[in-house]
Amino acid sequence: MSDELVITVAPCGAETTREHNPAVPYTPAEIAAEARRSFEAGARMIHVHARWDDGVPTQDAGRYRDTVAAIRQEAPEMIVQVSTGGAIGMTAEERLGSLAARPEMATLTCGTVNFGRGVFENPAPLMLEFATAILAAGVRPELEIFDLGHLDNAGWLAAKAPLEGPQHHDFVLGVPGGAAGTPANVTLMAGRLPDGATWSATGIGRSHLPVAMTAIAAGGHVRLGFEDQVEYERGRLASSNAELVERVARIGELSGRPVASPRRAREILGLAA
Ligand code: KMH
Ligand code: ZN
Repeated sequence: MSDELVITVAPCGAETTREHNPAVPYTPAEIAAEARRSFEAGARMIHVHARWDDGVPTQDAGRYRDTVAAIRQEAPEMIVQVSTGGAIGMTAEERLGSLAARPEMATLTCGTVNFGRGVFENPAPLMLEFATAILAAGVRPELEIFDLGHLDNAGWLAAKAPLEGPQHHDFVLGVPGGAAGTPANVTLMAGRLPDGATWSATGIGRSHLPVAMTAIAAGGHVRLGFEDQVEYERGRLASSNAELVERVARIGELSGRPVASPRRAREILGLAA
């Protein structure tokens, strides 16, 4: 376990819109401005979903390149992680478009999961195809775990792909259809990881704080942002992603887990410094 805390900001996702929170960024410039504010508040990695100007989610290679270039301009110290999950209904080929932006990390979802009214489809051949494409691009995967069985799939994938050495995981908890965002699920999943693995946890909606605080106490890291929650507290929308980051950075500090420097964050996540 590292003492330092790595906070990942997920500033917009594919599903959250300005109807949920008017501060959700869409354009490369808006996402990059949120990256800068979030970095200053303590975030060290950004989980990127690209959007068109009207907010429609896209995995278009050119739009990802523009979005990542804008982030690197505004917040060059940040670790850039692109989504290969995209939005429900996108084809595998479409979803892999984000790798063209040459990120340091990319998500690799470890199984199919009900996702609200839809299904987020990640059957075994797709997982293997994505793992192969991510590794071939020289990108470090983050294994996305939405349900308990996804940890078993991650083990299968590690042997098949092959993923070398300890992997980094993110438990995405509280998606309607996936594992609930409870402290018990955070510690259960953390306890099932192989030796040396690193992890963060994401609590959707009102599970945000219990999940984040459990992750901090249990030696994990935290993902947060408008992709995952739009309220700062019950009935009050967050004014920016940075406002959410700042609170968790403060909780980390009070818990003996100050935010990692950019260099330490890369070491912790198994990236070349
Ligand atoms: N938008 C979700 C269907 C990822 O970024 O890798 C999938 C997702 C996971 O957000
Ligand atoms: Zn995502």
